Amino acid sequence: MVSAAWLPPEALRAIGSRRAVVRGEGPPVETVVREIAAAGGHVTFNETPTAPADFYLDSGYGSPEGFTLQRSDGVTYVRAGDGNGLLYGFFEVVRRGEAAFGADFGPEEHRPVMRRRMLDHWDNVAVHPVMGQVERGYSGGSIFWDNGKLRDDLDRVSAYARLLAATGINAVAINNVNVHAAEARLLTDRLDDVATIADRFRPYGIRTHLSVSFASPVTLGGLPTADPVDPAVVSWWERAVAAVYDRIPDFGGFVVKADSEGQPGPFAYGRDHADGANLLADALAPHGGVVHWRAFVYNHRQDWRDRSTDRARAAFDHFAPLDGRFRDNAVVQVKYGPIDFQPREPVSPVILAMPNTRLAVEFQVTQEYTGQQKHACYLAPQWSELLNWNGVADIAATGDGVVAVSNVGDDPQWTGHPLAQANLYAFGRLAWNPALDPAAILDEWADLTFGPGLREPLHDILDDSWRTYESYTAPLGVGFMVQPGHHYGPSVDGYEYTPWGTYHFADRDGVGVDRTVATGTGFTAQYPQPWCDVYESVATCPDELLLFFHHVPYTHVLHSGATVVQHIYDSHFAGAEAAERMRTRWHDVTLPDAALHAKVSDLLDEQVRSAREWRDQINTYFYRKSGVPDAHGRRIY
Ligand code: BDP
Repeated sequence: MVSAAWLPPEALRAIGSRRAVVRGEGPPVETVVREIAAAGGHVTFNETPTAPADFYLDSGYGSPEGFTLQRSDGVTYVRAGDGNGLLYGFFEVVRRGEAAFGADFGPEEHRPVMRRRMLDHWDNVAVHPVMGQVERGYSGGSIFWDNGKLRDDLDRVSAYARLLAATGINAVAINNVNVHAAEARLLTDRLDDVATIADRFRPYGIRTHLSVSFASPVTLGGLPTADPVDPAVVSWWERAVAAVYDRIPDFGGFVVKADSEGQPGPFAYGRDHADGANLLADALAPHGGVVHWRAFVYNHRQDWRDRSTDRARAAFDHFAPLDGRFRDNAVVQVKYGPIDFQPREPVSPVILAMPNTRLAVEFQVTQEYTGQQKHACYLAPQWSELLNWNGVADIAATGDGVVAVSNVGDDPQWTGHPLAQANLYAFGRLAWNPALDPAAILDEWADLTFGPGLREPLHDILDDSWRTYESYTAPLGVGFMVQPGHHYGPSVDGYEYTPWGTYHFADRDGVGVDRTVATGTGFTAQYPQPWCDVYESVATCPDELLLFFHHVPYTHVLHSGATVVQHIYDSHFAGAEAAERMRTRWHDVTLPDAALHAKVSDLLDEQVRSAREWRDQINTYFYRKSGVPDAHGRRIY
């Protein structure tokens, strides 16, 4: 049984009693017609209605993907720029329910802030011996792939596309950025699989993208090289891309992870990342495609004894000097933070450093480092904070938009933890408009999913859940105290003496990474003023990022007034208690679906267990390192 998530039939009740007139062309417009009919509404499509209607949806006005919404003289109007706009306008009416057919309002102009609102699937075509079917997936198998082949039944993909369209997502990459042999072939002899998936997304206004391997000319084409300036390589890509567009005329483009964590890239040929990205961009340009070229490039084999190498510096060092060299359709896709999707990181300085490059900002909806969909952790407040920091949303909006790793799999609830659906919903909505309030988005999701009545408990459980998660895991922005490999649960020193570049440098005197210009790695200099100064000085560095930028004694006093070590104790006790309150609050909730209620209860039990484990390991570790007792005499082991 597949849960309908946020669009069960009841959510469309207001539509079911309407006489609608739809005008327009193309698959998304036809989807609107089907939606209205399926909801029980009466719909006239591209014909003169025989009786007066109370719901008019018309495309061909205004800007692409936008729409005007108005209620006047007892009639509701959606006037859209194109088919996508019509679909988004329709779903806005669904969100409002009866209110869209009550008192007059508008006209209101709606248009997406981000031109591309994209989800990347880290789905493997063939099951990977270590990573499984979905890399960093916590929701079962892939909705596309089943152990090497395309799934026979793709109705779930259509259902997924519908959910995404209701949030405004308009692009999906369907395979892992780590491109193994089976995935690489999607580009050539398995193109039919890609086309079949694209057919499922098209009715919902979503373009299909593919992750490709930079080494494809060698591994698939049999050429001796993948050197981006080699004419044979250039023409191999031109032919490969032409074949893709022959088969899928509205194909979106490529995603590339190059020279990163073992993936091939231009460095092997002495070329830089602009050379690499432009090769693919030039092949895609005549067809209107884009390449998303990831800036997640760093040395994952560094010597932990060498304190001069700082992983946080790597993306900027590689990419900022290339500003202005990328083609218009080469998008540099930058993770929001300089390290790797941690619960707390500063904004990546790369985002502020490339004004002449089309950028996309990358987030992680899949909860790799935020509880793996076993912990309830509503991430919209984090994304909202990052997007609204120092013009980040504007930079993404002038560039390409926002991208996130999807959290969806073949789990009956779509996302493993049923409450993790809120993250998927919220990402699309923030991509549409980063100014939306995360709490208001949660209201939308709660109403559309459960009907009225669940807002309050869901706010109590989810509103602060990201900060709660932060408080019982790695402290003050230091990051990566997770179990190596799978990244679930605490292991304070798990990465400390490894080649991955993710260290906290705790010793008997203090903790944190000195990234200052004065005495550290010089990372703070990658920020423009005033931020380089703000982060450089312990006096001005925000508490929550202190250990990201500074190595300080345990007795260092935070702006909050607490010492670092006392803050660690306090936040870990408080975080574990907050997790317990989340569980208690859920026990009071009544849901018609008892199995769903029980599933969330079980997961909250695990969250409480895990939060206590984090608390005990982190507190004990720092007590033993520092010898400083807890000021409140609580039990530390
Ligand atoms: C890391 C994940 C790894 C991904 C990598 C990436 O652990 O599975 O391949 O990010 O973004 O956080 O490429």
